[in-house]
Amino acid sequence: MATKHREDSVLEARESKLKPPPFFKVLLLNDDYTPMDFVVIVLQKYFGMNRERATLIMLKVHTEGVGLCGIFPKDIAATKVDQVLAFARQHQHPLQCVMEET
Ligand code: TYC
Repeated sequence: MATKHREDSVLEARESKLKPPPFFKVLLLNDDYTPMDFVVIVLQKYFGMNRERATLIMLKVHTEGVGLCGIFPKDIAATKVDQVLAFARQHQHPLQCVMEET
């Protein structure tokens, strides 16, 4: 891309050396004790899912061991993980939630 500058000089846009900001997957892990209904509530409350989608993701985690809740910039992913873990602890469930760079 070239930008016309004053009369006859032309500025060439240089290739950016900045890396795009990292994105992180937020994942829920299965366990044998957290009630299914509680996991559905977590997915609705912290990941904005409707009940149907939350139920599908919960069942995926239950059968496959892990499931994707969403992909976010690093600070938002970290906040979601903290919120889910705090909520699970408050209710004395061992639910685990982790983040992983995409
Ligand atoms: N496996 C749990 C049960 O049978 C349900 C469950 C689903 C737990 C998803 C955690 O991330 C999870 N009650």
